[in-house]
Amino acid sequence: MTFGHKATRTHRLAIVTLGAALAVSGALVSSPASAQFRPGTTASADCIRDGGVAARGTGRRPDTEQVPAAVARQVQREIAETASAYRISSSRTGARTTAAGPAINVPVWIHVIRGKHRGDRVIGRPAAAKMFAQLKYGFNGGQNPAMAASGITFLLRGIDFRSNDRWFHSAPMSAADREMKRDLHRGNGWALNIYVKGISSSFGTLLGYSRFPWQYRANRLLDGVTVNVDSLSGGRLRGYNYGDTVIHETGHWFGLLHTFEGFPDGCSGIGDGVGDTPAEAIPAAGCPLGRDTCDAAGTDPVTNFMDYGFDSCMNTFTPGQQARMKAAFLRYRYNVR
Ligand SMILES: [Ca+2]
Ligand SMILES: [Ca+2]
Ligand SMILES: [Zn+2]
Repeated sequence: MTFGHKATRTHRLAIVTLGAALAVSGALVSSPASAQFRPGTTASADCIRDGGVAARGTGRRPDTEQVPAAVARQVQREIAETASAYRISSSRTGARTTAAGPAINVPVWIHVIRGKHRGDRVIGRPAAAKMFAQLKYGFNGGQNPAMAASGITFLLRGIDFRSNDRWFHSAPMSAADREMKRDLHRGNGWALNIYVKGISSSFGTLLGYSRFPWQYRANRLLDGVTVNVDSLSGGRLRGYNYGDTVIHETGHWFGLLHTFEGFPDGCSGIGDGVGDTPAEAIPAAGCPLGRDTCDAAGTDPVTNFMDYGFDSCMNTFTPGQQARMKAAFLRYRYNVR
């Protein structure tokens, strides 16, 4: 596989603005991804939020996201190194908690795929732009006054439209899915590509899926986030149609795991690798506020964007998640071609 046609494009770098309090050398910023880590073992580790199954109330959502424990530990070590190198930490300033660390501005390309069937929802530029606005708003803490603004912002570089029924109905990692991304993917490791389409799979209807940052080097053209067009505002996936799926999937794109994941399970071990998300045994369904599935301190983080609650329920990234996203971005994406 060749990526030559990408290398000939020139794109503006993601703007990584380092906070004044951070003592960071330019050299470090220009080469944060020196790891020898080979992510090939996680090539199929997409996240899948399944709206169809959950919407039927079975409480069971298939999810193919499988990060092997050894990979998770390696990634943890690398991210921790990066975080300490950049002195990313959480601090409280004034009324709002601020996740310290560099401000990150991510260029975004949105690719809208159109199918040919009567039931294939068609959206135009305004709906795509609204999805983008909701992504920015969520990361900025707009859904929850108690959430710190993440310092992660997004810059819309383009919205394009393609009519291709095979792509529209393609399953994650299928031949059509790969073909679509090979054709449409723009930018380098720090560019967020969002594909908006229907999603068919053996699990039924999926809300979305995403690639992790540590997968980028091995499979550059597969990078990005895919969002079911019916999860956008006004779509048909009831409970999941306020537009939060793009926020959840972009959390994965920044390296976050689900709050209920972990090794050996959600309650013990390293969990999702984030210190301030209480351990959780199983995904949330709906909005079970106050639920407590692990003996560990804290009730389940059911309002977290990385749980599986309804869009009306999820509204928060913790400072720990924000710091982790920044560290993972710097380690695996920033300046990575
Ligand atoms: Ca608990
Ligand atoms: Ca929400
Ligand atoms: Zn997920």
